[in-house]
Amino acid sequence: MSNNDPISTIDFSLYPAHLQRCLSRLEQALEAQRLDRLLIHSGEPALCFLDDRYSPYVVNPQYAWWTPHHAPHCGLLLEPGRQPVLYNYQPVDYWHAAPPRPESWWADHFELRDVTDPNDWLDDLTDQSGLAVIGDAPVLAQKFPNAALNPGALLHQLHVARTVKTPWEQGCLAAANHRAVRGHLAVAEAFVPGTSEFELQLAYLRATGHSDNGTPYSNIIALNEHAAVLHFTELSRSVPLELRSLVIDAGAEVFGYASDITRTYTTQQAGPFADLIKGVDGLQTELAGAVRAGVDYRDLHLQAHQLVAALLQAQGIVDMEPEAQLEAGLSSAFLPHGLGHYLGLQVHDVAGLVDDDGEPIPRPDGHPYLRLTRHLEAGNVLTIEPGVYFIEQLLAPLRSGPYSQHINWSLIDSLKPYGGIRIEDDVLVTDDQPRNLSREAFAAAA
Ligand SMILES: [Mn+2]
Repeated sequence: MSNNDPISTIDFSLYPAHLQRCLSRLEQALEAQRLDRLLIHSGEPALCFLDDRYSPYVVNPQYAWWTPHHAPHCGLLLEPGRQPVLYNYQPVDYWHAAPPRPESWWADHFELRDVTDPNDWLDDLTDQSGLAVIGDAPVLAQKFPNAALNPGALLHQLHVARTVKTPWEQGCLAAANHRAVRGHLAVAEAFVPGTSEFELQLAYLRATGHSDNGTPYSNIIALNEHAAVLHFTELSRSVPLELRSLVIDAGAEVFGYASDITRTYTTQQAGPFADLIKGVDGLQTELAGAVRAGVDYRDLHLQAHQLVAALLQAQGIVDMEPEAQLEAGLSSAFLPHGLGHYLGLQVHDVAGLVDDDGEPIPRPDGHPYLRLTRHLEAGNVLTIEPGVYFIEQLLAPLRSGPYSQHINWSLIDSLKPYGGIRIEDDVLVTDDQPRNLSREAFAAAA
């Protein structure tokens, strides 16, 4: 397989079955909510305050589930038993380039109606009985006073439907991994000779073909101590005098689907930090391999803490058994975020913290940042992203706390200049062995 073009890995013949599944899930959801039809608005960019510039446009993810055509001011009218209608905004506008023309592999499944005004086409929908509307364009509330605007129960059912990815979506997510890996490899290569975070970001964008606004989230490219800031997105222009470590957490997008991959590198051939990277990589691989249908993701998260605590003990950082570290909350000082989250059209994809009926599924006590508490199902795609960090704000209370004498502070102080470690892959749940989409992409590129 060529890694040069991630789109070449896509099987376009899978799209019609995806659309059919969306329609059948919608039909169930509408019936349950005693609704007849759904209009989904694609969204519109927001005008900056007192300015004539717009914020970057982000498509309504509910809209993006149906079609790869992600232009603003468009709409989908969906009604069971009828061909979906796509109101395709094609302005008469010599200031801006026209949105791309629909391609037949998806457009043949819609009735396309070109519209030239961003709002007038909404007047087509005169009958608002049994109509639900999903979108955040302010015009929707004005135009549809008698429709159900963003009804929570319907949204929830569609969110739950989105947690199980169709083969089409799985292909897009795999392709998004191939695309991101091109960037990760370029950054890994540029890191060792000494490159600023900003220049690493440029190398990433060039290799993935993304613009700065095109990546699914703001890349985290953190050298040395910056890696201890979990969401470091400042991109320093200077190269540190002494280069020690790099955490790169960067994704890519294909037809709206995101990848979310993190790797950690060090300039040290050997030593405690290099050993810790190996240790985190090993436990991350173990956790990603344990992803199975039926597993409670909360158990995987707690297992990650067990494994991190065992690593801290093995490396001589904390002289306590893993179980005792967890009880004392010590592992959370080194791993202060959740093990991972659902991934799809949104990087932190929907419905991770509720059951099928919409009831919240609580996080384990003492783990307030976990973003996924469901039992896993075949078709789920999620991240596995354990880490070990040296964050002074979290270490300070331990220095004076009751377990201080069990912690090797001189070793920690020698590791702090490296910031931390995170390793993250995107994993597809199947009925059998999981598929690690990120490691597959790295292997294909090797
Ligand atoms: Mn992530």
